[in-house]
Amino acid sequence: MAMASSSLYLFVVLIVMVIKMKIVYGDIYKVGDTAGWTTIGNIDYKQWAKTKTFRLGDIIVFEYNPEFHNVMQVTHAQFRSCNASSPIATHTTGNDSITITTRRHHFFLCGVPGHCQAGQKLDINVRQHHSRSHSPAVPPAAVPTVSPNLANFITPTCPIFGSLVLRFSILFYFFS
Ligand SMILES: [Cu+2]
Repeated sequence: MAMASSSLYLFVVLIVMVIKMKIVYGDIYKVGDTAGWTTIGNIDYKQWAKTKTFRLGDIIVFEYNPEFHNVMQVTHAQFRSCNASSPIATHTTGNDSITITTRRHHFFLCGVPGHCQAGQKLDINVRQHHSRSHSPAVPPAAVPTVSPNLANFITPTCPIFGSLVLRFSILFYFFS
């Protein structure tokens, strides 16, 4: 029974770690999905971004042929007018990963003449106060204090109650 309890406890610790890792590292989004960052096929990057919910820690990957395209991070004004003359940052590897670290709009365009005008531009909006749909009910900072409490429940004196609490907690994490 004690062995079953400790393996359950390990299971919970593992779940907590996975949730925390997801919060820290976020999701990876490949711009344009299989098509990538291109002018071919008239990809609607506005529509592509619209279907995603970007959060802090998410990684935006631009995949393209560096002979034909690049990635420039620009201001909102530059984004609107497709002005590539003084970008905030320029990426040219053909496989650029950009981690979102601030809650605001992040504007990107291709600096090759005509490409932005043809629609090769992207607005990544990380909204304020947006919570993850699969986030734990407790704030991340409170997670470590939850585990010792659970461990206290899983004692040899009350193993059944302990495992019930544990199961309830797991359900709570997944369905809250
Ligand atoms: Cu381009």
